[in-house]
Amino acid sequence: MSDSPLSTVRNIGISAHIDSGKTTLSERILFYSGRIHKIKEVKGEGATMDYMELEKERGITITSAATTVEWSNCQINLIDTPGHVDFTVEVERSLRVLDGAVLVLCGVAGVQSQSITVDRQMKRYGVPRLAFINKLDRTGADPVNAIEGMESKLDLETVQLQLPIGLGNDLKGLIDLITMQAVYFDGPNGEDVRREAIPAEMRDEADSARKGLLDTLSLSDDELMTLMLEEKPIPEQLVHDIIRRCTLASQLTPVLMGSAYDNKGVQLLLDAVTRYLPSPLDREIFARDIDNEGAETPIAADPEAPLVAMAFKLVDETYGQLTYMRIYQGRMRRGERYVNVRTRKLQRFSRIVRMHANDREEMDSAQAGDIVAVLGLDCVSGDTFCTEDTNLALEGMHVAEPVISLAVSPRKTADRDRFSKALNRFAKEDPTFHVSSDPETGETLISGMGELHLDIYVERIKREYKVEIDVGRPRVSYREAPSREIAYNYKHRKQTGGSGQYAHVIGKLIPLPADHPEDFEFESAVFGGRIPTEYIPSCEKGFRSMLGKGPLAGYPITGVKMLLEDGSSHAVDSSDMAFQICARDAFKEAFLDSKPILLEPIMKVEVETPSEFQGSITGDLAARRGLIMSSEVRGPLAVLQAEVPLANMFGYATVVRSLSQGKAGFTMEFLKYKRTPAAIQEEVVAAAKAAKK
Ligand SMILES: Nc1nc2c(ncn2[C@@H]2O[C@H](COP(=O)(O)OP(=O)(O)OP(=O)(O)O)[C@@H](O)[C@H]2O)c(=O)[nH]1
Ligand SMILES: [Mg+2]
Repeated sequence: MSDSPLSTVRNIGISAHIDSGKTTLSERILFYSGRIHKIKEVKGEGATMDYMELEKERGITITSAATTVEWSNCQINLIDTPGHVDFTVEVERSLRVLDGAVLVLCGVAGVQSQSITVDRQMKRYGVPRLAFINKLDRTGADPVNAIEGMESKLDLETVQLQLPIGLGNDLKGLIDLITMQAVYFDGPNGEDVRREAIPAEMRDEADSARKGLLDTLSLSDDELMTLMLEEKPIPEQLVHDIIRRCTLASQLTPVLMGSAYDNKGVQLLLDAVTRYLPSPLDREIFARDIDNEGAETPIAADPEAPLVAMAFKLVDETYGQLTYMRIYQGRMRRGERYVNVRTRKLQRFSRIVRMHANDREEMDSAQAGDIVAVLGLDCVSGDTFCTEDTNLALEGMHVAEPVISLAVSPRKTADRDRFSKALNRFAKEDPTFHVSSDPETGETLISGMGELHLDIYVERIKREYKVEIDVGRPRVSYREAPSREIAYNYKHRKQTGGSGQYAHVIGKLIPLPADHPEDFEFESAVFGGRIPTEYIPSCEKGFRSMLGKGPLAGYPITGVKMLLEDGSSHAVDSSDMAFQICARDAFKEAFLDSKPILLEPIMKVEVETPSEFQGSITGDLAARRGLIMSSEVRGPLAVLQAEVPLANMFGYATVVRSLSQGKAGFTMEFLKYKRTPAAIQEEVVAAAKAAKK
């Protein structure tokens, strides 16, 4: 199977808001393509793709899972990703290496907050997508509302390919607006696709929807426009070709629909995946040429060219590391050695496997376009592997910074080893999970994207490593920033016996604007060698070394620009070390003088609730220093958007449940850092001082 022509390969991801049915949909895809012979539900036995015990228990996806199926002579490599933003790195790295995606929407809720996040990620990597409006069997399902949401909130140009026949309990099938047929899904699991004439009562609606479809497409195609003007028959293939072209160019998003749970519409979605989503040949991929100052170099999905592959995900297993790779160019052979471009170290690829959820199939070789896993490598996610004489690196992926941390410690001293083994492993696998130790208290801190994220790791340490652990209260990752510009003029002079140390720096500490992309900036305007050129980097190094831990309460520093304007040096006593120390002390003094402020993470919170609980939920959010940004009604649901400090959101899951008799759901994701009110800053600073004692 690995040698199917590249034009028939589809590497696609399924991404969406929590609970919209991605895993349920993947399970149907496995079933209809013959990969599995029995459908397992997410809740109950646990779906094939949710193979981790914790995923089955909680009915959520935590790690992305890959598999391969065949459909209409195409090989579809499929990755099912989690919806919870806590596991967003899984979506990020999947989209980094995939060629196309299916954006799933809930037919009742439409575009939800994480649909927006996922859409942003798809746009970041330029991934063409199809949309699937799921759950049309639910009461209140409204595909038109979902499509309007895509246009208004995601700013997508959509083209609707189907109409539902009935909705909610009455959902019977779909009308295919391209072939103008009614499609029904018979048999115990909807496996028998039956195509028939459109029911008479829907004829008009279907005609006008088809006209809408063709009108949209004709705007991008003259041939179609002419055929329509001349009222000539329109070949089906022409319609497919235009949709494919516009999808690949991300000009249009084709919209399909159905109900995964109710086994309706999935086969048509698969047809659309093979028809409209790109093959590896359709994507333009660039690498950076390390030997040529990192110049952008196109690479080709050509199996005969030298190998270029990217490690995008790793799992640390008992017998070594499992490294997921996307091959962009060339061919990878078992037993060969390839070089890790970052370390320039050669590594033997002794085993290559294709993953099917948690099962694997051995391979002798794999080629451009493939997604496989290699056993026993040593690398980090984002590394590029090449043939020995090639030196190309692929761009890494976007990794979000942790906002919440938790002190953890093993209850028994005897468990220390296994405890640190577990932490090392998770930190290696997950770039959004950090482990550090609090220098004041000596406690081990784990940091991540949210309470659920850390909760899952705590649970995994207990289960997979059999370590009983004590867990502290969650803490907010604050930041420290200057609030005013301050000039510095600092001399470092020391006479110790023989040679002394001398360095002198003059300049300004300048606050960066809140929306500045970098935490720190350095600029040297030193002129005429007042500080010898070789010591300028020493100054920058000294400044930078202060960023990890601010003097206010020990939190990382952000929003600083250090301008170096002048200084002086001594022929004998000046050194790299002297300038580093000098810069460090100058920074500390200047920063403390700059009226530093504490910034706190503000979360974007979206609550979906039956309307009757809207009042109490709004009141509660306001009491948490929340700003209600919008509230709208979507069918039976009220949707509230708010911006709330993370510090006041711990344990919110329990609160929202009790406020709504368990009927409301919420999502939360990091939005921005914002200045904390003075009273809270005082509290945090006092607490940090107390901890120091
Ligand atoms: N009524 C109805 N329920 C569905 C449908 N698809 C999925 N569900 C249910 O919705 C819930 C969530 O489904 P999942 O497939 O786990 O959703 P997911 O998007 O994979 O969830 P995460 O991976 O945790 O983000 C489960 O209870 C499913 O049975 C559908 O088409 N109709
Ligand atoms: Mg899932």
